[in-house]
Amino acid sequence: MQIPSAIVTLVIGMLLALGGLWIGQNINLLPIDASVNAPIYDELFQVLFTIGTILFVGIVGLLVYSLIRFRRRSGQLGDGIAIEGNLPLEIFWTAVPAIVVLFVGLYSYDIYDRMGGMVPLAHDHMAVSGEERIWGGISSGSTLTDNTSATALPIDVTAMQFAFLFHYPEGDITAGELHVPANRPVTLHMEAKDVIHAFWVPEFRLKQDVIPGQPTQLSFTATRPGRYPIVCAELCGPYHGGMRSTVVVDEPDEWDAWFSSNAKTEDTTTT
Ligand SMILES: [Cu+2]
Repeated sequence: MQIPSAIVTLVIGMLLALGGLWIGQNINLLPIDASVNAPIYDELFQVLFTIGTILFVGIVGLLVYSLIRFRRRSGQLGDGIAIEGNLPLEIFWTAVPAIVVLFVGLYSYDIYDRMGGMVPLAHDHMAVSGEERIWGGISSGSTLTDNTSATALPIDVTAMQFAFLFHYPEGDITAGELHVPANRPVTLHMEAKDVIHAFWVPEFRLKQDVIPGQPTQLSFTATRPGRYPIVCAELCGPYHGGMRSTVVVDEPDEWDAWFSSNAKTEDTTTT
């Protein structure tokens, strides 16, 4: 007996959706997450990866199947059947991508908003509640809003061909590596000396352009102690590929020790 093709299609479609979901949930292509907003970002990536897997396997699968199933047999010399339009099919293949794209667009907006991306940078008012626009820390009702009451640690970042320089105004420390305490908001005030650079920490899932003559700001809260690469993500000259640094996330007490042993202006009273 013959199984109706609608049932076969349904079963294949369900297998495809389940397989895509499994792959999206179980295969992680991202580096470890080390900031408050990283899990939010990863949520979106997982959804996009799931949709991408379903589309890729579905489309390539159908293509390969059709190449084999409908290939020209020996002795077949005539033209194919002339098919002119199929309204239900056209509605279907227009509606499905439209819904998927609309969903991805709205969901991306929501994720970007939860990461704090919709708050204007306000270059001219850097003192205005730095801790309120912490990327990833501000989503109301979120369980991630720990430590947003702590004051943000300000750090000046200067980018130049081909290095990042970090300056801590509070202790007048200048460093080639960025040291930050875990679980405390940090606000970077960034400016470039020469050309456009970009400050990128893949483990934080954050990237921000660093522009000459136009300060930019990036706020984040690191969560996982460790050493992570800082990568320049804007082609800035012949040694752009070597423009890397390191962010060291310390436990708060270790960071305090690092800070007081390097601070020039304050903390002379501590033993
Ligand atoms: Cu650069």
